[in-house]
Parts: sequence; C-alpha cells; structure tokens
Amino acid sequence: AGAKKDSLAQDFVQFCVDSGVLRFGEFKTKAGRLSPYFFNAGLFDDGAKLGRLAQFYAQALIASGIEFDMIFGPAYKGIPLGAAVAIELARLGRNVPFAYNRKEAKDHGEGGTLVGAPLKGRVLIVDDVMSAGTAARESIALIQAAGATAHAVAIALDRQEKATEKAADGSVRDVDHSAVQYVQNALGLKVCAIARLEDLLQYLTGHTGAELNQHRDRVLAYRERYGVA
Ligand code: OMP
Repeated sequence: AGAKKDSLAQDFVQFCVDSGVLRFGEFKTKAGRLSPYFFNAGLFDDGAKLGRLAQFYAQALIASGIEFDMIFGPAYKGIPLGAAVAIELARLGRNVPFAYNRKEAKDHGEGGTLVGAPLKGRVLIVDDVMSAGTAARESIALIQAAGATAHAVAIALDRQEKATEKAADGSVRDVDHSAVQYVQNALGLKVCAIARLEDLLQYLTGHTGAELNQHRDRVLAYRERYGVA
C-alpha cells in the first residue's frame, strides 16, 4: 500500500508541475514566509484538470481507509474541490451528501451561510493546502456549530511546515508542530493528503537537470528553516 500511495503522490506532483499549479521561484505565503515553491489550486482551471484532480483526491481517500458520511467544501476554494470529489466518489459508487458555506450570510431568499445538504454525521472537509491551519480551524468551528462532527480533512498538499501561534501580546511565533499534526493530534481529526512536502522533494531528487537541482536545494533550505520532523 505504501508503494502505491507513493506512486500516486509522485504522479500527482508531476500532474501539478505539468499543469502549472506547482511553481518554483519566490512566493510569499499567508504566514509571511518567503517560499521557493507555491501550490496554486486556482490553476486547476478546466474541466479535464478538475476531473483529474478529483480522481487523485478520491484515490488517496480510498487508500487512507477514512470513513465519513458527507463532504463539506469551505468557501471559496473548497467549494469546487468538494463538489468535484463528491461527483467522482459517486461515479465510483459511493454517493455522499455535499455542502458548502458562503463567506457572507445572505439576508434574503433561503438565508444563512450553509448551502446544500444539512451538516450531520462525520464530515469530511475538502480543501487545497494546509500551511498554518487557519482555514481548517474555521471549518471545524462551523461544522461543530451546526451540531455535526468534523471528522477528517482531505487536502491536495501538506506543506509539512511549522504552524504559527498568536501570543497574548498579539505577536505571531512559529511552533514546533505542523498544522496537519495539530489537526490530527490536538483536534483528533484524520487527515488525508494526496502529496506532502517530502513527496515534492522526492520528485525534485528523482529528476535531473540544473534547474530542478537548484529548486531542490532551495526547497531543502526552506524545509531546514520552517519544516517539521
Ligand atoms: P492556512 O490556512 O494557514 O493553513 O494556509 C492555507 C492557505 O494558504 C491556502 O488555502 C492558500 O490560500 C494559501 N497557500 C496556497 O494556496 N499554496 C501554498 O503553497 C501556500 C499557501 C500559503 O499561503 O501558505
């Protein structure tokens, strides 16, 4: 199973590089870090790419053995992702309810911030990337407020880097665990990632060429500074 998961992750990294979703250079992350790579899920921007992406999520989920009763796609990026995964799972014979949220409450029509199936049972959150874990915490709170159980998170990429924490004086500092580790260990959710930083490094190591080697060295230096064990 390990080898199969490994090749799925490698195929996924290749797919992301080919489709321009995974880029190398200099990027500023939400946490203000200067990263030598960036994963932009907004560039899964046609039907074929979204369909392929959904297949990767579904395969990773099935391989993980995680059980869940419904899918929640957090606004904005999680909405098409959750919908695509729900469609793919139904195609594979596993039809589950799907819901998403609005960022702004609607004051007319159906009202409220939740759309789709009622939130209940064990909810799987489908999102793009987890870095510091801010987005995941918001989704979990929303699911709990609706009386359902935030059971698991499926993401495309786990950046495996130190989460941040706000101190009492308002300053932000790095902690020793990643957002994924926090969500798993402190919040008790299961996490399924199609690929992780280590898969990206394996990809860069397995491919020769001066450019890719340079990217690998920069990603290694970044991991040295911000990565977790
Ligand atoms: P957290 O909510 O702090 O975990 O950060 C995740 C978010 O960071 C994603 O939903 C994106 O908005 C953004 N992001 C990426 O999309 N790709 C990356 O490679 C890195 C980030 C990031 O800013 O950390």
